[in-house]
Amino acid sequence: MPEFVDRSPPGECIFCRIVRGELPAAKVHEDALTLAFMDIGQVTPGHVLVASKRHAATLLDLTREEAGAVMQTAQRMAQAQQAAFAPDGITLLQANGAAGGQTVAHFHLHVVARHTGDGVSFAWPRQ
Ligand code: DGP
Repeated sequence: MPEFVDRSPPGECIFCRIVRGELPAAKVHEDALTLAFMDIGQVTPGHVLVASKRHAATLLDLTREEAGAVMQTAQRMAQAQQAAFAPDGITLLQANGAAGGQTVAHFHLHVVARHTGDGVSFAWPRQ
């Protein structure tokens, strides 16, 4: 089971600090409820995280409005990956809790462009 890499108090976690601009990140989309930025460990080129702007630890902590906004942003990111990388497929991954493979306790959804035979493995929890 993975260890949480960030157990900071709500409001002080890595992603809250990225949302506030206190930590650098390659931001690619922002709206009232969500922020999308490049994952620091690119599984494939263009690997994006869609996070809630408000600190919510997991899917269970999102409002219905936030949950809807996250999926709309994810679709925009998938469309951008399709245009930029012409992938054969796109994987969405969203982990909740350490047992679910989550390592940063601030809601985020991975959007990962895939090519046939890319060898990417999505064992959950990730190894
Ligand atoms: P998960 O294991 O599903 O909770 O995904 C956490 C992801 O967060 C992981 O793929 C790496 C990414 N990550 C961790 N720290 C940072 C950071 O400081 N900046 C960015 N851009 N991504 C980060």
